[in-house]
Amino acid sequence: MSLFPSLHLLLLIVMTASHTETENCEDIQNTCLVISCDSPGINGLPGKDGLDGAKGEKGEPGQGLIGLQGLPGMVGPQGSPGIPGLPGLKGQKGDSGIDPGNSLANLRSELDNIKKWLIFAQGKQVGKKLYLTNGKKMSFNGVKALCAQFQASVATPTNSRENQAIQELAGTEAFLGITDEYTEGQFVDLTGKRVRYQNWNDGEPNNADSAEHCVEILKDGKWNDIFCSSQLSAVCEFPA
Ligand code: FUC
Ligand code: CA
Repeated sequence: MSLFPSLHLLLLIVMTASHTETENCEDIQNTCLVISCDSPGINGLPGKDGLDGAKGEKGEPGQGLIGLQGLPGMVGPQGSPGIPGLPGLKGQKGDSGIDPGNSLANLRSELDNIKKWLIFAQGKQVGKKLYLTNGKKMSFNGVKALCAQFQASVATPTNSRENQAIQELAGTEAFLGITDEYTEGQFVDLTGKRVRYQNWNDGEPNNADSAEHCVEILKDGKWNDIFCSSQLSAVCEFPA
């Protein structure tokens, strides 16, 4: 057998000695105010938690991903009515009561009415001709100029009905739109066309003084050649 105890034996001895010392000291601490042990005491138990410290500074924003936006919330309750607004601007003037879609027909109708009033008042219409007079006496050139102002011509009867209308309208001697001023004895209208209808008085045309190149309608409707410078009633002829 060796002089040195085995390793196992040594360990057993040390552990036994240490355990015995610890037991002794614990007993002493629990029962004595004075520690009489020669070896230092072991640490006591941890104390209770201290008071909370002062609040720390706000930390930096986190760096994590931002979450998705949530769904819209529920519709809130209806608010109370607002204050009434100011009056609006004045609107544009409305159109007339006439249907604009028929404006042309309406104009036509109005024009026809005006023609009827004119004829009713002082005109004479025969077919497509309308005869009008201002009742004034003037030379043949004066009558031509007057009628031309209204895009009309001097009254020129082409049949007995037209002749009668002119006679009745004039009520006195009036120039007709017929002359033989270019060729003596050859009577033409103001377009130069030879007249077919004629209603001469007995013995006319006689070209008195070799200077009668215009034509007048007499009160009875008969015709007489007369001086163009004579002052006679003016009767114009309009397309009706
Ligand atoms: C007849 C007519 C003439 C004129 C004279 C006064 O001789 O034929 O045109 O009117 O009367
Ligand atoms: Ca004559």
